[in-house]
Amino acid sequence: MPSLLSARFHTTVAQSRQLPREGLPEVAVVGRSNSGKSSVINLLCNRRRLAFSSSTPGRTQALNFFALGPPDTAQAYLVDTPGYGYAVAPQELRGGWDALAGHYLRDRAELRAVVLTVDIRRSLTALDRRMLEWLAPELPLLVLLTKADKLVSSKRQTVVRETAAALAELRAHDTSLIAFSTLKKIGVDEATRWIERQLG
Ligand SMILES: Nc1nc2c(ncn2[C@@H]2O[C@H](COP(=O)(O)OP(=O)(O)O)[C@@H](O)[C@H]2O)c(=O)[nH]1
Ligand SMILES: [Mg+2]
Repeated sequence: MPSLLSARFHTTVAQSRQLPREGLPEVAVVGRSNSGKSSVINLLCNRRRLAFSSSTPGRTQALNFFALGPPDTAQAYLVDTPGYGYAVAPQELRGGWDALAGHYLRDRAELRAVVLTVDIRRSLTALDRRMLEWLAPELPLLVLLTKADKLVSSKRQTVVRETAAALAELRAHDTSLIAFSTLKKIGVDEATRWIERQLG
C-alpha cells in the first residue's frame, strides 16, 4: 500500500471535468475552516507546506490532489477539499455546500474513505453534521478530534466519548474516531495506518 510519506502535489481541480481519470483510489480530507485540516495533512505526509492555508473567504474553491506511490508512479491520491464554515460563503448553505466538493464527495467512484477534521474544543458543529449527512453512508469515515493538546487528558476523553455517541446516532457504518494533535503528535500513527489501509 502507498505510504503517506510519498505524498507530493499532483494537481488542482477547479471543475469536475479536470478530475483524474486513471481510476486510482482516493481518500479525501474535509473539515471546517481553521479545524486544523492543513496541519493534519502536512504532518501525516511529513511535509511542512504540502497543504497550504487556503481559507480566504470568497476565494475560488478547489480540490487539491496529492499523489502517493513511487516517484512518477501515482498509486493513489490524498485529496484536500475546501474548508467550510464561513458565514460569508452562502453556497455552502445551499444544498451541496460547494458545487464541486459536494458533488465530488457524493458521486466520486474512486473515493474510498473520508477523513473529517473537527476541533476538539468545538466537537461536531451543525455544518459538520450536515457534511456527514451528505456523505454516502457506507463510506468509511475517520473523525480526527484535532488540537487535542488544548484539553487536559480527562476532558479529552470526555469529548471523545460524547463525539463517539453522536457519531453512532448519525452513522450506522464504519466510523473511527481519534484524538489528534499536530503539536504533541497525538494519534499520528493510528491515523496514518487507517488512511493507508483504506488505500491498500
Ligand atoms: N494547539 C494546536 N494548534 C493547532 C493544531 N493543529 C492546528 N493548529 C492551529 O490551528 C490553526 C488552523 O490550522 P490549519 O491547519 O490552517 O487549519 P485549516 O484551516 O483547517 O486548514 C492554525 O493556527 C494552527 O497552528 C494542534 O494540533 N494544536
Ligand atoms: Mg487549510
